[in-house]
Amino acid sequence: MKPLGLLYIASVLETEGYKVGLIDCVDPEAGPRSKGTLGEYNCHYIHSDEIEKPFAFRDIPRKFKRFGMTPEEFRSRLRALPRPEVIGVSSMMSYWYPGVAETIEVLKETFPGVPIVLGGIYATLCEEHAKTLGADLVIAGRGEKAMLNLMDDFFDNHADRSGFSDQLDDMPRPAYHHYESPSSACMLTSLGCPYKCTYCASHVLYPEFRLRQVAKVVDEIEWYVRHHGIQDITFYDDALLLASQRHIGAICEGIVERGLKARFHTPNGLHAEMISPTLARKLYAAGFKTIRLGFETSDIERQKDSDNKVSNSGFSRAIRNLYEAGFTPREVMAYVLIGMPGQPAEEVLDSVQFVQDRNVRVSLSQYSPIPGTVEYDKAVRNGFDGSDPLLANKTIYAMRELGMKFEDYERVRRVSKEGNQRIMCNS
Ligand code: B12
Repeated sequence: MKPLGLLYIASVLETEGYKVGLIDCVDPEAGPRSKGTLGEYNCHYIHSDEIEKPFAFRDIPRKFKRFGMTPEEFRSRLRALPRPEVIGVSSMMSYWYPGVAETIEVLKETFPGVPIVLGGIYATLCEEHAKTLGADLVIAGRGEKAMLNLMDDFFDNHADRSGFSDQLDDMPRPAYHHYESPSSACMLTSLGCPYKCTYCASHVLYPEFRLRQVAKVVDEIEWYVRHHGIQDITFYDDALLLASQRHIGAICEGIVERGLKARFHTPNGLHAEMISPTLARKLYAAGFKTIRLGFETSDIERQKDSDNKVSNSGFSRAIRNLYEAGFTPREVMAYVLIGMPGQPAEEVLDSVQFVQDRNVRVSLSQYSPIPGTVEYDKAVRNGFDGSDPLLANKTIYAMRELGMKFEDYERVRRVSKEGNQRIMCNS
């Protein structure tokens, strides 16, 4: 995980002459007291501390944790910096806002009077709520141009910005130099997604779908590998496989032609229907090591309801193509959704079985409605109280709002884990 939005903003500001410091509060190398443990492929398990549950979760029999830096460590990192003129804070999942609130609190206490600007995904999807966290300004949407304009106003800089473009190919590369020796990077080869699935906020965040130029993407990968010595690269695209022949397929060819040795990962689910035999071979040759497929459910009626993106036969075909290309169950996993409205546990168990029968491990994805989406509005019409984004936390939403039984959830989790273990043992 890397705060890619902040890294783009930092890079734009630096290119225009502003001095920027970055604190990544979930960077596992950030400090001795919040060190994470290293897993496979330079993936870290982030340090966490159990903290008091918010009032809204008082009856939930689960622990509530803060991930990343302790407030003490954050304070000492801040004190080591010169007093900033402006502070920008990013945000991610809407229901992670308590961490954002705490961050702003510490910033205000450490640097009283310094204006704080809050942006990011939570600030975009829940703009009104974000205004209650104590920031001086909330900016919804893309932040590069907005922050540049804001800094220009702040410093009375009259530079001409009429030619500024926030298309990814027109901007400087993300400011990875803020990490001492990054072993991994996250990147985008496109912005947005042309589909408008009723449960997904991608088209709210990025109304337009744009592919980057293949050569520029490969140049960026080369820069990470050769200049930064990065070994693992994760794609954050919403629709990585779209127009695959001229896009990701061509990117893979570029990686191979230039002899770039890195491991590639796709934690954000891929469209299984698009994995042809040729594409599977290209992904394998380029060095993809983590393939996550969005499967959602094997229930045909529900597949139709949720835009028919992947069919059972399409999923089976994708798996065949991947395995024939050389991938093994070690690299491939499918996301199966649990806790959708009206979804019985048996349907999830059938979906788990369907995936595991094809020798693929399952990663259970808990459903929760995302502000700004059709499904969210439907949930509100059906009585969901949208006033506190915490209530859409994916761990509790289905249990509290839809009456899914904790025992059912645990049963599905156990069955899926046992099946995954069997697959790994046999492979
Ligand atoms: C990468 C990603 C992940 C990664 C993790 C990334 C991370 N760093 O934490 C992984 C794969 C692990 C992940 C997991 C999940 N994710 Co996710 N993920 C994304 C994704 C695809 C990209 C985010 C990103 O980095 N974008 C690229 C950067 C450049 O954009 P950005 O951060 O938004 O920054 C821009 C602006 O926001 C703004 N900005 C940012 N910071 C700042 C700061 C200031 C000061 C300003 C002014 C502006 C500003 O400017 C930036 C540049 O333009 C988004 C979808 C999307 N298109 O955004 C979903 C998304 C955030 N995820 C989502 C979901 C649903 C999930 C899961 C819950 C799925 C599931 N059911 O399991 C899990 C949650 C895990 C958990 N523990 O709860 C939802 C949001 C849910 C919510 N309620 O908020 C999204 C929007 C996708 C969707 N389907 O709608 N995710």
